[in-house]
Formats: sequence, structure tokens, C-alpha cells
Amino acid sequence: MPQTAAAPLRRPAHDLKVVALCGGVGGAKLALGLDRLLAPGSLSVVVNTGDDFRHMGLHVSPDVDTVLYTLAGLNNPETGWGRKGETWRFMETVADQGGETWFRLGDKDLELHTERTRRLDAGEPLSAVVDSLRRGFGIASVVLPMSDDPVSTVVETADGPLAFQHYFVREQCRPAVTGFRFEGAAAARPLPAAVEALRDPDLGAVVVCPSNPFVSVDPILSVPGIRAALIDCAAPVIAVSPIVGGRAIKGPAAKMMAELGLAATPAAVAAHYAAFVDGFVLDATDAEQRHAIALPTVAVPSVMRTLDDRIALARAVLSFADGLHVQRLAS
Ligand code: FO1
Repeated sequence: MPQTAAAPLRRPAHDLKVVALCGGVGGAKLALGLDRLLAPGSLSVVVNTGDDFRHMGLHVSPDVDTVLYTLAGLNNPETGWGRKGETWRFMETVADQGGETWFRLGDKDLELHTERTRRLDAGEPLSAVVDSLRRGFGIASVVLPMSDDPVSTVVETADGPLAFQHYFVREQCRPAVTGFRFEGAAAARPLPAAVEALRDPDLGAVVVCPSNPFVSVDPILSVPGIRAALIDCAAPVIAVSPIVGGRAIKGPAAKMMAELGLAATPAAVAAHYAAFVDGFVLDATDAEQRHAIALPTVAVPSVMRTLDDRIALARAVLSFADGLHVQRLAS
């Protein structure tokens, strides 16, 4: 029976361990809600690194950094990416010299890129660098890049293949997409901590955040072993729709769906995840669409404008997962 409102949690949120799969801005908002709701250290966020690239000699890891800045309360609320209170002296100087300015690296943000690049070049794995950055930011939740091996999202477009940041930032998502490739994925190893977190017998729920299914979540699923770990996961796996009212809350997901010949609906997103998802959360304004979804659903307010919205959605998702868990134990 589809639900239209979230039931109260049967187990206190403080008792739950949760894994979240997450891309950048939209996903990080729900990760923050989960981080604030759960006991410190009970959330592991597995983050897309398919957006990572070398730019101006620096290793930039946009989704990981968005998650770190968001959980640390340091994110730029206007852009969603980068740091609040940012200054742009470096980029101004690059522009003065006629350099490349299509991808903007803020003065404060540069510290993360230079430090990460130095440590990667010295042979440290990305996950070790990310872990010490998150400790430095005082973040209790565990932040796990999907893999220490390089995986690069390539967007196939009517104008030819484009590296992800060229499509997303330089071309402003204008070219029509025809498909996606995740270069390096076949040889990539999942981060062992991510697979261990998914196999933890005490895990309460897995949350697929409202991130872009094609360029934020699919790169994570492309890493061998992660999809299988989700399918085998003992805890309920819940996905949250990034599509509300036929539009993406942020980013090009709805445009991509139209270009791929898919309806830009929560039902199409649910179908995309059907192989491993136990329940699907859609926005209250799309509640009538729950009958088109062949999974247990709950329809709740999901547009997160404030911190309270983020925590409320996190609570609703975990309450829904808890109900599915109880049903599973009873059957
Ligand atoms: N997104 C933009 O739209 N324009 C930028 O100039 C830009 C710079 C940038 C610098 C560092 C960083 O960590 C992220 C940055 N992003 C920028 C966001 C980035 O492209 C993300 O991959 C997307 O937001 C998708 O998650």
C-alpha cells in the first residue's frame, strides 16, 4: 500500500547505521540531513568520483569536495559547489594572462586541490587523502570515494564524446546526450570500506540520494562489486527521486531523460534503479504517480531549502526504510 506521509521511526535514528550514495549538490543536501540526524560516525557517504579531472595541473574532485564542504558547513549556498565566502583573485590573475577560466577555482578552494594533488602525486590513495581532509574539517560521517582507481565519466553527445566537466561546465550541458561511458570502471576496484559498509549486518538502510541517476549514481554503480553489494544488501535500499514536477531539482537530469527518450518522471527514475532498490521516495506534489511505480513508495516533501528540510527528509526516508525492514523481518 503506498504511503503519503512518513510514519515515525520505530527505532531511534541514533541506533541506525546508514550508507548514502551521493553525487554533488542535491545529494549532499540529504547527506547533510542524515549526518545531523544520526549519531556521529553512523553515516558513510559513498561519493561519485567520475567527475574528477586534472585541471591546471591539479586533481579536482568536485563531488567529494561538495560533500566535504556541505558536511562541514563551509559550502557556498549560492552555487552549491565550492566554498562560502570565496574570493577569486587567482582566477582574475589567470584571466589577466588570457588563461583558461571556464572552470573556476576559488582562492580558498585551491588549498584542497593543491594538497590533494601533492599527496596523490606522492603515492597516497584518494580515500586516505579524503579521510584526513574530512577529519581536518571536523566531519564525523565517513566520506568514501567510490574507488581509489580513476574512473572518468564521458558524456556521449550529438556533437561527439565530451569529458564530463567539458559537457557540464564548459558547454553548460547544451549538447544533446545520447549515452554515457565510465572510462576505467571495468578495471576499477570498489573502495573496500564502501563494500564493507554495505555488507555490515548492523546496517539499517542504504539511501540513494536525489542525485543525477546517469552521471552521479551510475558511475558509482559502474564500479565492479558495488551493484552486487547493493543487490545482496540485507538492509533496505531506498532511492529518493531527483525529479519533482517533471523537472530536476538541480542540474540536467530532466533534460538528459528527455534526450534519452525517457519520461522525466519519478517512475522512470524508479525503473532505472529497480534491480536493487526496495523502496522509492517521491515528492508529495508527485504523489499521484506512485501508482506507476512497481515498488513500495512514500510521497513526502523532498525539496530541501533549509537545514530543517534536509533533516525532515532524512527522517522520512529512514522511517520508510525502517517500515520496510520490519515488513521484511515479518515475512
Ligand atoms: N561548476 C560550475 O558550473 N562552474 C564552475 O566553474 C565550477 C568550478 C568548480 C570548482 C571546484 C569544484 O569542486 C566544483 C566546481 N564546479 C563548477 C562544480 C562541478 O562541476 C560539479 O561536477 C558539478 O556541480 C556536478 O556535480
